[in-house]
Amino acid sequence: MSGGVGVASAQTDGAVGAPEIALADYAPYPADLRSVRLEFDLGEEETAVHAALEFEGKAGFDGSLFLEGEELELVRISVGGTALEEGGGFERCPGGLRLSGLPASGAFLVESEVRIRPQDNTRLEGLYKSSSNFCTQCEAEGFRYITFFPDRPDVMSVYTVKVIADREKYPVLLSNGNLEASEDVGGGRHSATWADPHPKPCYLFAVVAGQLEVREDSFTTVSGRKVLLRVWAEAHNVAKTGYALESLKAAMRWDEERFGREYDLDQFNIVAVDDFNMGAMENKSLNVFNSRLVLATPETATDFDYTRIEGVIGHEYFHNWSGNRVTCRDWFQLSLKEGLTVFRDQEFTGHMNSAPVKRIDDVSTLRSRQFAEDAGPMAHPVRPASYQKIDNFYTLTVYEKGAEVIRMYQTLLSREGFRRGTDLYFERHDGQAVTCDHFYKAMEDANGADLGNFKLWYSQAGTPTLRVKTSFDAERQEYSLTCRQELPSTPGSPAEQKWPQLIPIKLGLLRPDGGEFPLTRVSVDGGPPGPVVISNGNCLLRLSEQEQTFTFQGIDAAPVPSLLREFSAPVKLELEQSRGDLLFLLSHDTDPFNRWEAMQRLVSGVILDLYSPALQGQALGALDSSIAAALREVIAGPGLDPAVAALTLRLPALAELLESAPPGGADPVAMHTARRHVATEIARQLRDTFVGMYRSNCRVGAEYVPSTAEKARRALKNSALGYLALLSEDAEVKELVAEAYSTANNMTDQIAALAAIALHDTPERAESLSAFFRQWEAEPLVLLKWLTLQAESNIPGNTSAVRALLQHPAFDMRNPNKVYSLVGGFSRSAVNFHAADGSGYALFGDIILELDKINPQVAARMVSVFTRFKKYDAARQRLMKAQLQRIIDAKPCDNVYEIVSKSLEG
Ligand code: B3K
Ligand code: ZN
Repeated sequence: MSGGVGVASAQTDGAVGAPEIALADYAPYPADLRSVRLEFDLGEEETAVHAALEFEGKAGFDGSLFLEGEELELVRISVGGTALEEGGGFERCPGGLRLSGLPASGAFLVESEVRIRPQDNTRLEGLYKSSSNFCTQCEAEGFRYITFFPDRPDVMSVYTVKVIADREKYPVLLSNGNLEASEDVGGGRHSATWADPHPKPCYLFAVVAGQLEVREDSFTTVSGRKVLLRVWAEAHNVAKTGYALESLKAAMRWDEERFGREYDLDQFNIVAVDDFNMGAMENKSLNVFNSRLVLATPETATDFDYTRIEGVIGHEYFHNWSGNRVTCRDWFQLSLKEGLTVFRDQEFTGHMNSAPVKRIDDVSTLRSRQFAEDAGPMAHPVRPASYQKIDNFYTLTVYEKGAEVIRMYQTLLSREGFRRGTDLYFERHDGQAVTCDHFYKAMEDANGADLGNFKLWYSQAGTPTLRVKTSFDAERQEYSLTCRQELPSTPGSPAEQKWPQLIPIKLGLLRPDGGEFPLTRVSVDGGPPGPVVISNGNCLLRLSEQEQTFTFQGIDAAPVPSLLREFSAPVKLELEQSRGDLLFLLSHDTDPFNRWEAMQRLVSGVILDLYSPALQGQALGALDSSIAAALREVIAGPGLDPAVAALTLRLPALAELLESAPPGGADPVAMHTARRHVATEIARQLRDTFVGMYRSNCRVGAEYVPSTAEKARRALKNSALGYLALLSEDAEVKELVAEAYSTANNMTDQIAALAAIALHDTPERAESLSAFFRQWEAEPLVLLKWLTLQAESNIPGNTSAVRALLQHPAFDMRNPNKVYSLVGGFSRSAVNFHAADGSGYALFGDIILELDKINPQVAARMVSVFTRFKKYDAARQRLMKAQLQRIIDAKPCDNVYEIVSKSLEG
């Protein structure tokens, strides 16, 4: 293939892109790593890293070891004190070096010295600088940018780390474990030596050096160990770390109570940095956090931010057991730690706030984003079978679907049974690097259970469809559910090669008077009736075959089924239900999740009905009043928890609606038009109700409290404001929106009011946006919101404003948060990103090519937006594909290459 990078050739001759690595090829490392001593001499021009690795070959060791290393300048390397020459004792190979002639038995010491340039590191993996401080990010494969090392999670060792740096510039020197010594080393430099007694893989290693201030507290563990807790940030930000510290203490207590997990060192440090590819990192006792997930004040952070901070602080802390004490054998097992830890943080957030709200939020994300991933060219199982760059597999599938798999264990085995399983898992595998099979086995063994074909959830990609047909026999007083599961084909895995997997279905049957039928016995496929399993108060069916019929006796009137309560499995439920039945569930269901779900299904139906007329450019008429009436009931009627009510008022996301678009390629602009029309109609019909709702939930001047009740109140108020803002011609509404902005005393209210003002292209919009900028010029985290709000705008022609923002001093392509806010935000604008002339895609293509040279992980995340091109109409497919081709022709980095090439093939 000439000039351009051939997609097909990449797969065959490996000329471009990284080679595909397969789970089936896993082999253990041939040596144990007994200890690691590292010394960092941090400098402005270069940093020297000295590593002393004590190995011992395993049985059958052939005297040869591979050490990964990337972009390292090797100064010297020796074995047992004898210097090695290239070609005599070591060879350079792609991705590292190979040592040979090593002692076949007994321990030996490999010492190396390399030089690296953290100040030039824009990929933000390995050792790099953020706001002139040094910090590290090693997961998954960043340690190889620090020194030559077996950079794989199954090589665990104890570390001693000495950090040397200029005392004035870098007064704080941190690493994992306990501080052993601090010394003055002369010349204005000082050192700190840290030792971590817990064996760990190198991806959990961390170093931080810089000018940081601290907020301290302590926590006494259940067995009486006093732990020093410290949150570090730049001096001007320390005042914003209080909520993070409170969240940490809550997480530590909760993990003891709910999972029996106690902290295991004398100190726990969190450091906030501004430049970070992901949310945060669970390095042993030295978590490094993206500052947006640590810093909060009522004036600068929203309710959403507060909840996220609590959740992510919890998540990283929970990794201390699910990830650190018990880690992954290889990166294919990533969900072993991530699925489990996401599940744990979901339960924590549910406990601290509202459990139904948390469940609804998580399911919304799963359905709008993970289901899309599962239906696209990058679809992969929770445990992928192969990859080119593991960075590309930190996905919604591994995290969120992985958490759903964990949740299903709990549903199937009960909360107590699940706890027995985790207790056994942690006890059996403490200090080990294991696989998802070990977790599965611990769950079975602890409960004496046979989970049958449940394990297939780990290896089969694609979202199962669950089709349910119901039948009622009045004479025999029997009600039957015939449930059928189907898995779709995904890249490399045709549907014919997939098998049924155990699906837990929680349900209730509602009587015509709104009560519940007591469900005690059920028969399967016409067999004798047996007792029903109860899970969290609900009847639980186990669908283990492709199709099974479950029959309940003693049902003396046609029931309304409430299926998949609490969303008991990550499937697409297909069940025909009339509007009347959905309205009935909305008023009577005892499961808050399914009440919300009923409203979602009702509104989705209405929006999808308008999609075709919108596509044909027809005028969309007035809506009948049933939806507005149902919403009025949600707002004013008794029963719904206000936090759930606020969510019930939220229309299904565009991304989720696009998943349900009729086949033949979706037009996102038409879907947006239909959705916006329904929202505007609801606003028109419920105008006075919304004004009342706004007023009754308004507490001008009230002190901000991030409690569940207060968050719900603000959500209701701002939801009313959001609807009202759609009524652009209404003078009273205009005044109300202006008043909302001028009276806001916290960021939740201020940004909601700014969004309401910014909905329409008016002079007030421009004025408010610049006033907001002037007010918050010195707060980069607040400016992220300002960037996102403008980027997501659906005002036609806004692409030029986004182009201008790329040059604004508040933007910087090297800062991932700014990229996610502005560039990621732009990708969510139906009207502008998806403009029919391709201008949005072209701008996006330009940005990817620029990002590709700066930061591969961020570029790959952004380019993923293009991967679903096949779901759009033919014209947009062509335009998106042209951008993908343009990107691949530019020979991008391996991360981007994998995603683009697989999309073009898939
Ligand atoms: N374990 C980290 C992931 C970092 C990956 C970077 N490529 C965050 C988390 O899930 O806790
Ligand atoms: Zn995690």
